[in-house]
Amino acid sequence: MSPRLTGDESALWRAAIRVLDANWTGTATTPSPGLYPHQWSWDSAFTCIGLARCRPERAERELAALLEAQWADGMVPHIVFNADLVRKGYFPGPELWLSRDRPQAPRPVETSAITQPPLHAFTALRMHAAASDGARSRDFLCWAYPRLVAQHRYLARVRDAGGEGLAAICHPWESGLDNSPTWDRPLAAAQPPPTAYARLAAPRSQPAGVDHERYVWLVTAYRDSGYDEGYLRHEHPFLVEDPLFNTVYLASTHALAEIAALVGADPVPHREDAQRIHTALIRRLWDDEQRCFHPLDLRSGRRIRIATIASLVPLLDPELPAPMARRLADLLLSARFAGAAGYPVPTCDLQASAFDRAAYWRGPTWANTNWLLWAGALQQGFDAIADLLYGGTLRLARQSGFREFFDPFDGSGRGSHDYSWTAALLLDLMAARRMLPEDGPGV
Ligand code: 9WN
Repeated sequence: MSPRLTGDESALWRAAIRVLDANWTGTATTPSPGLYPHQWSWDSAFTCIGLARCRPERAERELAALLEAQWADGMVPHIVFNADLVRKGYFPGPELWLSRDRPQAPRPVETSAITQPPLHAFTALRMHAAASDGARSRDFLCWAYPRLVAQHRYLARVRDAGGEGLAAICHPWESGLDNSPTWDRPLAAAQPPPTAYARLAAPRSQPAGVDHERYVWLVTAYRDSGYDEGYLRHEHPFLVEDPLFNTVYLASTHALAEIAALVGADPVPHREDAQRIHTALIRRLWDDEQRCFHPLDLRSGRRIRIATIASLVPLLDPELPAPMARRLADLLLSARFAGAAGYPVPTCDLQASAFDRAAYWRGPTWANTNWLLWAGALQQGFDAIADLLYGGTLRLARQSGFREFFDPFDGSGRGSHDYSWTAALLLDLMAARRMLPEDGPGV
């Protein structure tokens, strides 16, 4: 008999569903209605993983809404703007990106012009695995497959500036971990001209100041090139190969191979792509001296040697050599990460000078990065680590609710409330242990 939820867990399950229902716009789930009122790319992927456990049809609608906003070159934008909202609901909005002026952008929606970690094929496969209506779910995969292939082709064609199979990101926002200390050095090197940007608005405090100005300047520089591929590869001042982005790319490439087999397409090219990405991930981003993965700054040609949560995410690579997996596990459990945090896993090395327990991606614990590490630990057969991540993440939500992020020492909640991916991934964690409520998963 499968284990059932306790009263406490049932309450958590229902509360998580309430958050996702409240954040549903009719086409997608906003990450958080107050702070992030539009559709975000990797948020939708994480949210669909949870929706698949309780609202499977809505998961399909949400992923479809994102893929319908794909650009003609295959790029899946990191934000799809909700046209029903007043224009100043979020800065920077469509007025910065001006996607409407670009022939390759979708119509009539407006979007950003950069991407985010490509978790979508991985998500689509998980949605299928969780589906009770196999035929319907396969129809959805048939619809999604060519779009997901186009997304991966874009990354291979436009973003492989290093030439060995990895995809480079052109903006900290593309990493999903916006103000990670990882980006401090490449951002500092990307010097905007003194008059490049006059601040239009400062709607909230994190990340703020000079970093935010650089974020906006990087967008205007890319936009003013006409979002030109040649400019991006050869001139744009920020271009980095990141281990988190590329591990997600790898996991999704493996998923594409499985989806291809399910929809009657040829899985072999995807397996070959996965092999190439895996080889390049290890050759280019494994740092033997530091015993973990580090990003490679393609503009300076140097590794960015600060251990963050992204250094550990390659645990998700199914072919990661065992000695590397063991070293990542040792680092994860050490006093630099989980070992000294009451509420693991902090997003930055606790012993790094840049660590800040309160500052967004510079230290706090997030549910999505915990979930990626949980999935990676299961992948490597590190069951005790998976248990630690499972228990720690549930404890955070029980104590502080579905907050955006959490203090890694005392578990107090920070950032917005009712954050969608925190709720969604809690549902997935509970469902993965077959802990479902008596009266059905959709309650
Ligand atoms: C910029 C929506 C997004 C997440 C990112 C998180 C934050 C945006 C912002 O919110 O980024 O894309 O305004 O700071 O860093 O991971 O996708 O939840």
